[in-house]
Amino acid sequence: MTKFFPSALESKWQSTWENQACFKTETDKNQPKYYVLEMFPYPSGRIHMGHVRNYALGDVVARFKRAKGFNVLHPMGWDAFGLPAENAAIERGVHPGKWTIENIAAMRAQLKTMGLSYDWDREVTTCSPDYYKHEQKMFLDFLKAGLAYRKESWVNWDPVEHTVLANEQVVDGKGWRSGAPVERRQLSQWFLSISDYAEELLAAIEGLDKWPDRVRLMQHNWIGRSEGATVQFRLDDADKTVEVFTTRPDTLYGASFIALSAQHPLTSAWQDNNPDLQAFVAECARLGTSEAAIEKAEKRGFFTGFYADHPLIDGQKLPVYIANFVLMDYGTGAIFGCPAHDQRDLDFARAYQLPVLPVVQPSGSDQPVITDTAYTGPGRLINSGPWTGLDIDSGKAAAISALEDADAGTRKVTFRLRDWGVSRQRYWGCPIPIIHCSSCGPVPVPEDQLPVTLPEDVEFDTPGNPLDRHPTWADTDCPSCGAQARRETDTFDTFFESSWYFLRYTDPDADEAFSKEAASYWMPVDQYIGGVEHAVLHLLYSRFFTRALSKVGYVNVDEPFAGMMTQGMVCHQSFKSEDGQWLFPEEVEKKDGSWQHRDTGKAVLAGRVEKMSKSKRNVVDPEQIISTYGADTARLFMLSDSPPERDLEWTEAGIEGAFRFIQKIWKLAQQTDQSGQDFAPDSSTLSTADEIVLRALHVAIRSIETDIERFAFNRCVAHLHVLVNAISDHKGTDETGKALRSYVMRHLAILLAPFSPHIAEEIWHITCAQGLVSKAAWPAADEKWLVSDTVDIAVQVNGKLRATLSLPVDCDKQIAEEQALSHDAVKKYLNDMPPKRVIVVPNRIINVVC
Ligand code: ANZ
Ligand code: ZN
Repeated sequence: MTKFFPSALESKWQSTWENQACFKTETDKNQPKYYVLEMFPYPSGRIHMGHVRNYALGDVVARFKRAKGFNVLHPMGWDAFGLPAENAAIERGVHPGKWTIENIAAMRAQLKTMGLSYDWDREVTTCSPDYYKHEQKMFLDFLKAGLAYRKESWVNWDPVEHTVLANEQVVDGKGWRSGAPVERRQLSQWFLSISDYAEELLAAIEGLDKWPDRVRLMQHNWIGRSEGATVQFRLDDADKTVEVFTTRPDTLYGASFIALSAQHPLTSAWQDNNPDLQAFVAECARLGTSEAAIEKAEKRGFFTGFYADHPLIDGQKLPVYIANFVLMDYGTGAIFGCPAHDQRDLDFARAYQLPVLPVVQPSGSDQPVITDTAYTGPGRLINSGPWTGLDIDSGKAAAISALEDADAGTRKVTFRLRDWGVSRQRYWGCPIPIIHCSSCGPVPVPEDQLPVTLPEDVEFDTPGNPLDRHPTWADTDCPSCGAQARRETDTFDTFFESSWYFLRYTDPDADEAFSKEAASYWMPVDQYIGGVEHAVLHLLYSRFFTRALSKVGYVNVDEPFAGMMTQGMVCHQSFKSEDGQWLFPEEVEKKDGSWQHRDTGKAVLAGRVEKMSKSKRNVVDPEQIISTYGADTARLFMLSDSPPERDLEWTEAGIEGAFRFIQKIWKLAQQTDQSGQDFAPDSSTLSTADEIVLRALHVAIRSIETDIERFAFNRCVAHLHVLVNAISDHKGTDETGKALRSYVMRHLAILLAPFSPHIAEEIWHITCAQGLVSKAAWPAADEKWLVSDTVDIAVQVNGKLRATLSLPVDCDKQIAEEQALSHDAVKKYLNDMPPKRVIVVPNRIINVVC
């Protein structure tokens, strides 16, 4: 028998697939299509187990759908712009482009060892001008259609790094990298009008019935629709008014103050001659723009000295504050405070000794006593003039009509979703195709001058944006008046690239971004697979971007992803040495039931099973796993352990088990030949043993198909185990038995191919003279072999259960006895001696006495 060398076998089939362009896909309208897509990776340099899981999942779907007769689009590419490349440039002096391209080459080679059925001819690399020139054009089209605009906005500014920080990059008011206190700055930036689509993006979630509920809910909450009202308050400062947004107009009778954001236009007007207010605004600025930080911070305010008139209660005056918990970019940037029924307002009122008047009474109780917890539940209005006695919903309606009658407010829906700021002060991104002219303002780069490419000669030795510092790159002429002008030096947020890459895959060589024809054939993506960390922004941006592209005429679809699957994390136990150092799994071993260091023998503390992460060293390198066990084994284990959406624990025992299974299949393959090629199972010539294995085959076909369709890949692997056991138990050595064995093995190859494609290809080659299993059609389960006319019969040896047999109903006693006595588990007790006695109770039990 030939020894099993996975690496030789796997590279043999990988080159065969490549040489025969086995997974090349054509746009062909006469065929039903299926588009399966895994989220493309950032080219960090090496693949990790999360990638392996993601791509193994996608490949099951791709290979299965191909076998089911679909024209399958299964592409791969690189999300190649982004910060890590610039950090590598800063740390190692290597150009971000060079670093990225080298990483792509390394990772592509690693991915190829996994045997994934990609059409590599469609590979897309977002940092290539061939890719990003199209998004420059898209941006200009958005601009014309009013979907992109420029606006001053407040940002977190890192004064050391000279860059804008995202809210997540501000930790305790300091830059995550520099540690310097962040400043709030106003900056002119480009925005895409995603909020115009808020209502539509929200409503369409309803139709995404092949998305996980969890992801739909996250999208729902992120868009955050709030129904309420705007209310105008007249101030005693000249004839200024301030407009607030509230979701609780019913609580207007409990209002005790007005609060404005530190960035509110009125605040800016008031602080001119007011150093105390300036100091307070500066204090607020140090808090950053993150909602979480603002939520946590102590509620602080500054009394402006002004009062506002209550719009519905004659003579009631409310003090006007500037407060640190009011955000400028939500609602109107101003609120009325009702301390009895809003916790932030209550905290604020207690700090500044403001009145707390309850206006909602919980049903069945007395007027609530508010101490330090606001009452936010249901009830009836009290202390509320004409609305007293109404429930909250009727109260809201009454409040809105009273406000409308008094010309002091109106119904208003507000969304949490902000417009998408796409400007980044970064080198390694797509240049924004705009020229700034001192007389004409921002002017679009004429289309015949696209792409605006990045300069190669850049320095990373000082902080800030290298494009900004480049001696000549930004110098140009104004396309409109010809005067000297300067290019925009900001680049796009990298979410820009990932918002349409799935469209480029449909037509990657097109001169335009993609042809409408290709896109309308392939879109939407039938099954998208990726990590839940992208469940909000990436998916939402892509949903918006597709709509925006549809508006400017690129596509006819709105929803890019019909089906979505979010995979769980790959976890591993973590280990620490006695002196608190994290240890790699390969540094530790279990001896006499406790963990110790492999080299020093010192005790090791075993930690939790958690997400693999470099910092905790609980990682296993895919390259090493694949070179030791082969990709078939790695993929099989990845898929067998748990359902895709759950976390998976990587264990040595698990990968070893998968390896033994693959070797068992290999052994069976060595014992078979091509005699099953023209075999047609005919009940009249089959032995009982033959029938058993044939039945197992058809059950496997049916159950694997059903379970693949519902992504229960772990169950599919279990079905493969059952079938493989049935094959190895099969005792047919006659002509028919041999042909049947070959026939069943050939079918096993098809069933195994989505999971472990290389060994499947080898079995196909052994049992079938023609073609590739990767091109073979999925077999049909034959109903005849599915009807369960078998029963499970217990086999006891000397009164103890030793085996179970699956036998035809009313099976002949003689055959039942033979089957029992030839079972390995029974033979073990017979020691080659004939049994003293065998008692067969038909359809129930077989007792062997020895
Ligand atoms: C008065 C009121 C009384 C409020 C009450 C709540 C309870 P959601 O549900 O998230 O939309 N708010 C409005 N604009 C704000 C801003 N820019 N910064 C901080 N808070 C703001 O929340 C809407 C509520 O949040 C609004 O309703 C307003 O306070 C506050 F018993 O108005 B409410
Ligand atoms: Zn000009």
